[in-house]
Amino acid sequence: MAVERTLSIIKPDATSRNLTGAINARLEQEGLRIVAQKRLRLTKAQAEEFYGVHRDKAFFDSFCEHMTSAPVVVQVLVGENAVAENRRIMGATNPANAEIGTIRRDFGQSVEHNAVHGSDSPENAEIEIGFFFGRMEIVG
Ligand code: IDP
Ligand code: MG
Repeated sequence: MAVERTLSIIKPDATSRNLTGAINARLEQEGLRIVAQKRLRLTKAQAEEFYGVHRDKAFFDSFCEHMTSAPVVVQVLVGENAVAENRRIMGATNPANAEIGTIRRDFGQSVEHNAVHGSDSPENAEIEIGFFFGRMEIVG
């Protein structure tokens, strides 16, 4: 195993329900370190670029609308095996299928309103971190 970085987003459904602290507590309790974090409101263009891999999916327009509907908190997490660890802590995409005790099971409301995003590979993590953060904003 190696120390990795991953990009996490606390989505509008969670920030608007005042769950930022509760989600951060889960991440920290599970051993991930939050080494960069900021709250921002995504523009439509930013959401469509960030989620561009899903452009052809039926849910794309509705999902991007959700992602721009309220602020998000974007963060860089560091830890052993952080990409897979964060995916485990998050739980399955659909909260109804997520394990008990995961963030999505406990805080997600639907597949679209599923509380958090996490990078799916170390390569994509580096691309996604670069989308939101400059080097001087990440303090390990
Ligand atoms: P992931 O977030 O678990 O990696 P992806 O398949 O990459 O899941 O999808 C990105 C996001 O798009 C999901 O987190 C979810 O919020 C949203 N999404 C995925 N499938 C659907 C769907 O069928 N309806 C609405 N939103 C969806
Ligand atoms: Mg994904």
